[in-house]
Amino acid sequence: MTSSPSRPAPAHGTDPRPANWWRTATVYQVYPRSFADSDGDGVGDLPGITAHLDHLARLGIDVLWLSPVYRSPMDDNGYDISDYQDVDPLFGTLADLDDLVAGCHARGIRLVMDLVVNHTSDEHPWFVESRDPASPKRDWYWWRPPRPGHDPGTPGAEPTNWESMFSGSAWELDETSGEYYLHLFSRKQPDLNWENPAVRQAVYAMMRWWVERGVDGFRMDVIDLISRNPSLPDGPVAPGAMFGSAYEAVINGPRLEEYLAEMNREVGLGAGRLLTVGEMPGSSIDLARRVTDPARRELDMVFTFEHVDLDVRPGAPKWDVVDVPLPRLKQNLASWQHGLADVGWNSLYWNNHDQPRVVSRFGDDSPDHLVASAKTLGTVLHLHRGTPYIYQGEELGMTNAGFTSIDEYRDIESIRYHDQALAAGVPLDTVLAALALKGRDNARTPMQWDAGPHAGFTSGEPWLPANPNHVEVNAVAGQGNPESVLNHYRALIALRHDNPLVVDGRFELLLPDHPQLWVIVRRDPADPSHLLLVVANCSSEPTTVDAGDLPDLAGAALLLATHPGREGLDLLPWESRVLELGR
Ligand code: TEU
Repeated sequence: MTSSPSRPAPAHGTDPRPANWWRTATVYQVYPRSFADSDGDGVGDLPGITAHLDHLARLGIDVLWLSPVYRSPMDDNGYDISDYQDVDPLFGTLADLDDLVAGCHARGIRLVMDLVVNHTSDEHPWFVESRDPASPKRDWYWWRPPRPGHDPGTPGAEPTNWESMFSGSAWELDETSGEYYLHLFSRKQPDLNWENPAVRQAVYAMMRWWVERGVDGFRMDVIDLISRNPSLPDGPVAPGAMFGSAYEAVINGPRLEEYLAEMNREVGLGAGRLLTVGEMPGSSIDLARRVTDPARRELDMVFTFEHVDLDVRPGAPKWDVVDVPLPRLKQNLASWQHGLADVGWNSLYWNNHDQPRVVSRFGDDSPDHLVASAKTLGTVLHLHRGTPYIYQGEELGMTNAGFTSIDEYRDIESIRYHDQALAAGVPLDTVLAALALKGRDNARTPMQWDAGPHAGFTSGEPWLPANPNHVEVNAVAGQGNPESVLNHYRALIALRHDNPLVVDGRFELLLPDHPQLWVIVRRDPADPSHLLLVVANCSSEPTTVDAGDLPDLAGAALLLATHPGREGLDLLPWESRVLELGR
């Protein structure tokens, strides 16, 4: 199976691509801080990405999603933006970004920016101006007086009882005005007030500026938070908790779809060339059906959190981890397949810069099973119906970091959880065990390019240490090994380009309750006897498939296998195969 050759992209504005072009595309997410450092300061940068575009072209991906490179104080590694229309010097310059866009387009790769407009940095000029109660920008953010009957700065004076996503109150007192501002994330990430049309129009103008500069779409950060219950009610307080949950009040508010449709119109997002995907922590299938329905012209896709929240005890914070039996995982993905079968479109992902590495989370990252489980997890995901998203290093089989001390962590979410949990009396080993499983730094260790110092990521001291397993797990080793995770991902991407059933085949989940097997059918809508069959052993123990549980395999063609040269119904640990029947 050869991957499709790179296709030079047409000049901006003359793109003849068919509408919904992204249905055959694979997206690759780059977290710039950790991808490739060109100047030896220990932090990844734009020229570093441009210098490694051939890695992406060889992989065969179609879209590069670039996590934020805008000017930022870096309180949340760039998801706190102080200038939406400039590049932070840490990453380079606007000219470097133009070079990256041109380098992508020359290789037939589109570039999608990360749009973070639920909040800005507290150092953004908009917020700085809004600190003056008399400023017209005051209403660009959620400023509120202390709770009635309370003096500013006294316990309980916060306007609501909400907890921030990064621990502590979601309100910060501004001593000068005696009022509080809302920040659902860090106190340096004040929430924009989307109720104000001036805010919306300023965002749309910025988006148009990026489209005119040649970008091909947007990944929209926590976009289902932009509309919330404007009365800002208190939230339920869990037993023993200090704060209430903002969730019901801020997720999927009453004007969300109005804003998304307005954005689509004002920015021209429905023109077909652009790709939009909304990160929706509170998404449901019903909401996704509406938001991704092409007739409603809102978004093309959403990121659901349902499957990546399955290992969280219901109603508990992400750090309260429970096991996820395979049936729960595969049935959740299947529910989204069925839910969006007749309208809308799924995104497909295991990893991103916020999630632990899937091979450590849902696979087996031991030396015996790392490669096979990474390949099989990639196979089952990419053979679902939707657009797959690969996070940097996933194509290598990169694993969680294995940190054992809080001093190794850099992420504000982890550090604030550590501090708050210890203050609440949670034992240190419990906190460190939770961080090791779920901390976001697991996804942010440097990209593992080679077996050399710092994994070839930097000639300096990396901002976060490279995983010691880079000696074995790296791109150079992957390139040279036909059976590597890297070459398996390359084949999966090529299969999507070359076999229409990967894109359009109707999804069926067989053996939904089997504890080890993940068996998928993708059936030709025009010919039910023509189908793809994926048989995967998603366990570290061998197993045997009962022929009676499968379609008739007579004449089946093997398209892709984790363990080539093998056939039959006995499957090794983490062995999977993709077959085509009835061709
Ligand atoms: O993440 C949104 C979000 O819900 C995260 O808080 C996520 O649930 C959590 O990190 C899981 O551990 C987006 C960005 O992807 C994240 O990097 C930012 O920190 C956050 O928004 C604020 O911009």
